[in-house]
Amino acid sequence: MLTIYGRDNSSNVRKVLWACAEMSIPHERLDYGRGFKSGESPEHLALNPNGTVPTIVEGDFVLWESNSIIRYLVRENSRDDLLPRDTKQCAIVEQWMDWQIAALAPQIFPIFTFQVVGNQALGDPDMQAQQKKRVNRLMGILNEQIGKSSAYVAGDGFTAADFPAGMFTHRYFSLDIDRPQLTALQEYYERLQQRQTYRDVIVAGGP
Ligand SMILES: N[C@@H](CCC(=O)N[C@@H](CS)C(=O)NCC(=O)O)C(=O)O
Repeated sequence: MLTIYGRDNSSNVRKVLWACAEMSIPHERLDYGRGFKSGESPEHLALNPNGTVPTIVEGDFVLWESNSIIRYLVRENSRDDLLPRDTKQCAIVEQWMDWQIAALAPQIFPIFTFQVVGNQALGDPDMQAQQKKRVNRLMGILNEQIGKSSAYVAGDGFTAADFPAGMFTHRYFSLDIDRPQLTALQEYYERLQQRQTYRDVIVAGGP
């Protein structure tokens, strides 16, 4: 049995839960992280020295980093549609997963943490305005990519790249941000909402 450590209102946990829902992977989930059992507790740090969520445990196998977890689950379930066997196609999928973690997440984090978590230390209006500008630029890049690829992040078909991009598209449209017209991204968001799993795990889970 797969055990997922992490609160289900966390963006990084929800990406993994959505992947599990899409692939019908049975699992149990334990509430760790902000507002629940601390990620810094000794039993959790023994699994994940970062103290962050999510972490998965399967027998004696332990894995952290949400996008690595998604790739592991996709490969374990032989879902070549989600991570193509073709190395170039697969590299594009992974590129967009890495982009979400490395480029997008750090920029949207201060906006989310101020507006939703309520951390007033991040409330400097100039800094918030700067972050919104950066996030709009990044989502503009995603908008252009989806416009080119026609339906999903890495092409016509839904792939593993859509788990992180889909979660953060929802967050982007949920936050108080003065957004430019991003037609392809808006249509992508509506397309994803046609999936029951997205509505249940991502949309219902909060911003
Ligand atoms: N790059 C890591 C980031 C993990 C992370 O920062 N998770 C946040 C939740 S989204 C966290 O653990 N926050 C502290 C907490 O909830 O206690 C991943 O993708 O798994």
